[in-house]
Amino acid sequence: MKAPLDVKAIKAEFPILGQEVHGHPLVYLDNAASSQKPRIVLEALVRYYERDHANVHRGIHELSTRATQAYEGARARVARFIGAGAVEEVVFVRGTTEGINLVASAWGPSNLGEGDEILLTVLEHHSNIVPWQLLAQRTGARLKSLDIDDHGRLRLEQLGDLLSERTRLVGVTHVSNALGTVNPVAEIVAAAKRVGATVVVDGAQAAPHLPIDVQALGCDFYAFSGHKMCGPTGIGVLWGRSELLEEMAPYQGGGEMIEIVELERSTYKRAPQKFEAGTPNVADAVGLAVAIDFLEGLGLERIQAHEHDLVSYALERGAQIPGFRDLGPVGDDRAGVLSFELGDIHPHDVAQILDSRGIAVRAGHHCNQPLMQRLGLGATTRASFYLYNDRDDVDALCEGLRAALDFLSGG
Ligand code: C6P
Repeated sequence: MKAPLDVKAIKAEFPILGQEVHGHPLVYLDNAASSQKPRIVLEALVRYYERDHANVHRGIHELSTRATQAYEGARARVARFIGAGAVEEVVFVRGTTEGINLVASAWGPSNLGEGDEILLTVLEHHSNIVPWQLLAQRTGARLKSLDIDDHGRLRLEQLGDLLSERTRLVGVTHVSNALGTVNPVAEIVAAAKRVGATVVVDGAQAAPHLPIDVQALGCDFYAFSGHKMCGPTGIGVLWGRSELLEEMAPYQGGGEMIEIVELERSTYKRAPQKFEAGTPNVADAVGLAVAIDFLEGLGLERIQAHEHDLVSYALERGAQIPGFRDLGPVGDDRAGVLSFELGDIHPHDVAQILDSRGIAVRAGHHCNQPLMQRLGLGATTRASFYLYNDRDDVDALCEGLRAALDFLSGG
């Protein structure tokens, strides 16, 4: 067994977590929305801007060389982090949303036509639904969806009926942001490959929390966001197989992505530059690489085990609260997301009472409206854990829920 995380020491590395909110110590449980940043990431951003900043790939001067090395070094760091086959398979984007839109825009139109099918799951975030709807409208393709069972697990037995030689694309989230389900991606990829479909994995809630090996998963594209994994906002990653990236049309046109431009036509660089038009987000890529160093220094397996312990403890404590109903699966396939109902109290009211006690959670549909419809709910309250949370935070949450019950149900 690996040694548990030293959460007190980790928390001390996050300046924002030391504050009080509404007169209470901040308990930050909204990590699925965005994580906080450790000091070394903040310092890396300042250091980059104070010492090394210039535009990349363009100048011959010293600062441009340093900035280019820092940016390309960050790309290599990301490639190692996810087990990419080549550094060129890593495209920097703004986040998961842009990564998926890039595939839909640049891969989609030349690979999908009238009557072709896109298979999604009912667990998808809007970012892995709407880009495919836009593509379907452009191409005449049809959308299908894999359902869940009563525990929030995908009903894999439906795959046989849903997949056919018409299925050109399968889009699946690695971890559900709304229920915490860890999906068996490798198994889904294997089934998709049997019918020759391309697979896009939404890794927004997985890359921050568990070890990722894109080659072992067998998928074709994998997208994630820096801001959910201790990195800056505005930077994310799209990993794609080299052969697919090379075949794809550019995503946007502009500087950096071209070889020769004539008035009427242009030739383009190879991936990843082909997909990175304009001045890239150099500083935040550098910050992301430092965030990855930080996470890997602690160990993704340890982080995953820690969050699993927290969610298991929260389920145990939650079960003692009248009206508490957890909506996710119970088992090893559960990440540190706790989405629940509290009697008939509206999630927004629950979140407001928690906020008044310094506890940050999210309430709403979590950008998963089809899932909420499937569950017959308008909204849930969601607490989501990360490496700097501990059992005291879970206790504070549960006390807050009891206070909400007392206050709102007149109990
Ligand atoms: N989910 C949440 O509170 P961006 O915004 O591009 O960084 O990530 C989008 C996204 C895509 N897929 C999944 C599974 C996600 O959870 C998210 C972001 C946040 O759950 C904000 S809606």
